[in-house]
Amino acid sequence: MHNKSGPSRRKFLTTGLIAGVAGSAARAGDPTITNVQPWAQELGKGVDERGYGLPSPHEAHVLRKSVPWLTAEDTSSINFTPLHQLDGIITPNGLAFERHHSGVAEIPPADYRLMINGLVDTPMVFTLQDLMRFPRYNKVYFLECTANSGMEWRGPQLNGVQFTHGMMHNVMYTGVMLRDVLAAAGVKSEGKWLLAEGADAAGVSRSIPMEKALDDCMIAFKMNGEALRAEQGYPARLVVPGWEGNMWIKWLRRLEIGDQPWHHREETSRYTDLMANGDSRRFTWIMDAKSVITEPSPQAPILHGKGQTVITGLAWSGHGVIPRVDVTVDGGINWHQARVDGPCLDKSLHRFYFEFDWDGKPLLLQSRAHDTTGYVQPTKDALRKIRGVVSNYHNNGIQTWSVDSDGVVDNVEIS
Ligand SMILES: Nc1nc2c(c(=O)[nH]1)N[C@H]1C(S)=C(S)[C@@H](COP(=O)(O)O)O[C@H]1N2
Ligand SMILES: [Mo]
Repeated sequence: MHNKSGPSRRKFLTTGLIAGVAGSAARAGDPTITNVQPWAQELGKGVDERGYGLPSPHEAHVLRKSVPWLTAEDTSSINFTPLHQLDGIITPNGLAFERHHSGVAEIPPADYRLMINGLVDTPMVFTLQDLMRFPRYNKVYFLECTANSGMEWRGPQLNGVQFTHGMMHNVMYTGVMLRDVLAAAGVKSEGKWLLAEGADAAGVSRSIPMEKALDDCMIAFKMNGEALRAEQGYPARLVVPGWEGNMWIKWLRRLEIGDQPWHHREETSRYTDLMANGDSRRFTWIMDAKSVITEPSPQAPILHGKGQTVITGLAWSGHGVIPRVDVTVDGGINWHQARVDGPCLDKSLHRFYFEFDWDGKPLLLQSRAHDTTGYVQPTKDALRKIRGVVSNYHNNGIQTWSVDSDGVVDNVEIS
């Protein structure tokens, strides 16, 4: 079965050390060490150069990217987080993927209003200032679009983890609890559903069961400590932890309380999985346990040759924390328990590592997440057996990357 600290891991610890020593010996006499470099010969830029800092110019290639053929218009489209270039668990604000149905609404904060109506004692309208007077909370949550990995249902399509898994971000939200705001209006006992509506031209809206609304949903106005980016719903968005991204209404303008779910416009909120037998899989809001290796991956090949090699990736579950992630380098013949490092938070991305000594032979890399309910991330074939191949949503199947002896990585499938 699984070995916690199996032989391969112990072997790495010794050979890794030796490889490290050999590497530095070979670099003795390296002119980048022996010569005085340009950046040490003159003064650098002063503190008044940039009021708002930007990444190093050497990181200019780290960008969100879209797939132009995916949608007809770039206002109703999606771009992808460059997962292969990030580490840790937090998505930098400028790299958080975007999904808009009518482009980015630009709302001056003074003109922001949130209305609460329907089955409430007192219909109310809040300004941003009003909202910020409720008790504030800080939570790190992942947001995954329902369509993440959707293009991969029928087989490997896109050669890069940015495109196969990048409809996802993970930031720390500061905001207020939805239940506190709803309590101010007083939800009537018949109030079982909440309609959340956005202020953008699409007026995207979704129905959310009251139980979830009163549990852990938030109205957030900060991400990673600063104001929400316009792309992410400035000045306020709904946070629906662990549930599909479509429900996280941006530019939140109205909450209506009702006694049943609303009928929504198909093009903005139909995220229903069509099954092999023609039935629909509805009300599948919770994102099941999933993981992916972000490096090596097709956009991040192994460039250093054989020897000491680090595999890293992300694991997450809408049901809670990730107690365990397994990694295989031989297509599932042997599984090794990966090392999860960094915060292990409820409904947040988890970062895992697996260090090993690569012999330079081809590899088949996979990762597999476990959640606290005992659920184990399934293979794509296992998912297809249950749901068929017509679905575009909720693909949480195991991803396979092949690595050839040159370190080149491809999106493949094995059965
Ligand atoms: N008002 C509004 N809210 C919205 C959307 C939108 O187009 N308009 N898109 C939804 C979808 S489908 C997703 S996946 C998430 C994307 O959030 P992001 O742009 O912060 O990544 O927002 C959701 N909330
Ligand atoms: Mo989405």
